[in-house]
Amino acid sequence: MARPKIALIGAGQIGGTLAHLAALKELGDVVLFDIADGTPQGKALDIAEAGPSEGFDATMKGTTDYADIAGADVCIVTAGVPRKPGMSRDDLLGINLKVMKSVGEGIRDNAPDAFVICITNPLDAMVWALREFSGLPHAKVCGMAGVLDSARYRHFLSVEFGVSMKDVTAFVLGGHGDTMVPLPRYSTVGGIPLPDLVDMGWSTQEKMDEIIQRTRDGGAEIVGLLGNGSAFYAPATSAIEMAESYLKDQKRVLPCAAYVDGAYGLDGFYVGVPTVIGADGIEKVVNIKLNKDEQAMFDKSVDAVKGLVAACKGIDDSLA
Ligand code: A3D
Repeated sequence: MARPKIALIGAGQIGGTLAHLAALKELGDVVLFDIADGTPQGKALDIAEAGPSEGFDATMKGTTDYADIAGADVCIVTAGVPRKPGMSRDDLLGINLKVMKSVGEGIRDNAPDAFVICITNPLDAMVWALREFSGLPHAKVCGMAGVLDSARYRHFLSVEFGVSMKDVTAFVLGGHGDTMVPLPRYSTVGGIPLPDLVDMGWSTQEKMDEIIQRTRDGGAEIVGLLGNGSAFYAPATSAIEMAESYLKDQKRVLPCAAYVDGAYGLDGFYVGVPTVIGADGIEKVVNIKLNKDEQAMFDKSVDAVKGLVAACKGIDDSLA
């Protein structure tokens, strides 16, 4: 049986890391696509030359020609520009919307059966636009943000509690922005919800609130430290987790930006929710019960994304 084909649209910091991880995990053959001639070819060759030491069997191809992504099983999209210090994700909207148009059309014409994971920011609006431009089924187009936001939350919690990250679960819902909604009630250490751990005296409410804020600011913290780009190791790892669940039909329960039609009081809208990812793509949106406060935060986050989608429609007539 032929190996799966993984197309990475954008061969920058995240794209290169995705290619390396896909090779190390032997998820399939990799095609790196970028408009900057030389970059995808150089990264593909460099990673292929790591093969003998690592012992992976996967071909690496770099290209500037969409024809090379033909028949891809998975496309992960990072094409566009990242944030610079002082910029919000939303500042990227105009420039990255144009990029989504060319990428969406490239996928539509060459890899219409792929499972597509968008990473380009501002995430929730870009995944919506990418779906519109590509015309692929909604269940086959989603965005990576919740896995990363949850991973950041889990990391901070594991340090606070002094326990293994493996035993910390966490849920972050809503848009990938300042209004994201971390859910302490659905976040646990060894199965014990965070509010119970505070009651047990393991930590304080102040510390829990600080961690939530740090999670919300997680991307900006790294942008500030790097000074010339945004996070790429953890974003790439998070998207690979989603791609692997699709390729191996693992049916992982992962939060991601998915098309929500009916659940959470939404009718046809992309936003971060828990999902089941398997061979059919986004197989299920898990409609968890939110309390009044959580629902209010979620609604605020949805409104923020709605504003960005409206801005996209204002920029590109074909989206209106
Ligand atoms: P970067 O290293 O600049 O790579 C982007 C690549 O896209 C560059 O190599 C460009 O040449 C290429 N590119 C630009 N326009 C096109 C085009 N039309 N077609 C194909 N390729 C093109 O950025 P990065 O890899 O650090 O980040 C990529 C994106 O991910 C940015 O928009 C970031 O804001 C975003 N990002 C999202 C998250 C989330 O959690 C959602 C996290 C981190 C970064």
